[in-house]
Order: sequence, then C-alpha cells, then structure tokens
Amino acid sequence: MAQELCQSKKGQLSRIDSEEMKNFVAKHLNGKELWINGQKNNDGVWKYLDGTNITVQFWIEDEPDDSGKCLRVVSEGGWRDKACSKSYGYICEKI
Ligand SMILES: [Ca+2]
Repeated sequence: MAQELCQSKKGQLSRIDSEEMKNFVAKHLNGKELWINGQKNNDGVWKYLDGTNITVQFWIEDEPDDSGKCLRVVSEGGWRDKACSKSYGYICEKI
C-alpha cells in the first residue's frame, strides 16, 4: 500500500541501505515510526520490495522478533519488523 503511494509519485518506499541513509532518516523522524522498503518472504528472508537482496541490515535490539513481515524504521534509524496490515506513515524516496 505505502509502496503504491510512493510509486504514484514516481518514487519508491525508502531503502535504508547505508549508514548515511540511516542517519539522514533518523534526523527527520521526530520520534515517529514509519514504513520503509523491505518485506520478509515465505522463506523468512528479508528482501526489498522489488525482490532484490538486502545486503545491510540495521535491526534494533531484540528485533526482528517475528512480529510481522513488513519493515518499520524507529528512532536512530534502526529497524523493527511489524505486521503489514497496520496503518502507518511511510517514507518515499526518489528513484
Ligand atoms: Ca518486531
């Protein structure tokens, strides 16, 4: 859903794929948690939404704890797995 909304603006759900991106996003979160690009497939492997491999991961402590198949960014730019059905804000990036 969030990905479709990003694509409708000629972008995609943001990938946090580097320390720089992680720090950039963390700076603008203001305490929010937002959907980012990434989903766990049926084999339990996390991939970007286009199916490519996630090569660098930024899980926060005690995550992923198998609480969902979608990816959310929390303060400091770290990741948390969450149920995809939850309605939440999201971050797009230009491609
Ligand atoms: Ca979780």
